[in-house]
Amino acid sequence: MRKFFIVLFVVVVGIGFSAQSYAAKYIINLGIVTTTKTFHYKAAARFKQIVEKKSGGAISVIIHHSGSVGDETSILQQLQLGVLQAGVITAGPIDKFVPAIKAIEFPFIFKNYKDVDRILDGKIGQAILSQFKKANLIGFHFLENGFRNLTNSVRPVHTAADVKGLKIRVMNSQFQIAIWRAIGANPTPMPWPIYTQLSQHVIDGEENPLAVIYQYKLYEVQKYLSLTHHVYSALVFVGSKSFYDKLPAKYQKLLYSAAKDASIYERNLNRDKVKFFLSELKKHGMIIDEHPDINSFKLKVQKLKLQFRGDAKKYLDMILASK
Ligand code: EAX
Repeated sequence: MRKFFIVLFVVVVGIGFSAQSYAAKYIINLGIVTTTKTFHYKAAARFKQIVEKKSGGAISVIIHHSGSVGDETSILQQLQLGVLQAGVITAGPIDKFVPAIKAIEFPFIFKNYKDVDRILDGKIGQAILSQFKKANLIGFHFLENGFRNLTNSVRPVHTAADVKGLKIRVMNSQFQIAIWRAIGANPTPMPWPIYTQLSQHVIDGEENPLAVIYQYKLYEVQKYLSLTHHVYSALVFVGSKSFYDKLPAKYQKLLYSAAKDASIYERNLNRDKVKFFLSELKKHGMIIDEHPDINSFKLKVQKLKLQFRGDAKKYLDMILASK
């Protein structure tokens, strides 16, 4: 009897869910590589709530989290094909599809969050988002991963020289590889997540914002943290252009406004918690260098500017000129 009611319950919920999706005229399958504990997910959930409510149920958003629909590069490819309709994606892997975004990934180009918002929410940021259409994507809005910091399990890192030869995992991006090669590390691109590779010492270290280091318990497999703040890591609400173009104008507008709302909400979530994450990482025993020799890192990466071409150079020059 109990089994009968469990099956009945699952069937009813299933029908209810598909009825809801079924009732919706448009389905948005949204992909992220991180878990439900992360701010990426919280932003996606807020976007879902706003879109479903303000469309009166005409649009249904299904969040596929924890890499259940592939890594970020694969999600971007599926967005280009219209297999997926939206995603919250880290800027790093996007540079293969939208070279202009490399400009905001240049090391040490942003001093603080105020500087970030001035550029990303200003003309330059909007112009970079409009470049997504060239890749058959839609750049709805920037949200935040955060300033990236180096962790490793081998030794304390105070200067760029201390990085020499460390096997560092980087995002799937030629530019991220170039950055860490210029600093002196041995960079290895890998899709997220990487806890297992760190615990098995396949790699010595990685670099991420404090939120991600804390939320993925990297303090269990990484002893040293250097607050290098070397790259501001944006996230982007990305859409499928082929899906977007078929939507009525009112829903196109709704997706932009929902992405904006969810992005600002998520940024504040992250910024309100940065100090908390740092104190928690200390409590979990990480040896933290809060004032590494940043100049030694800057000197190593400056020459990368010379490699910039096309859109990436155009927007990097615009950001540098706006300083
Ligand atoms: O967005 O791949 C990375 O290091 C990213 O920071 C991670 O996916 C979270």
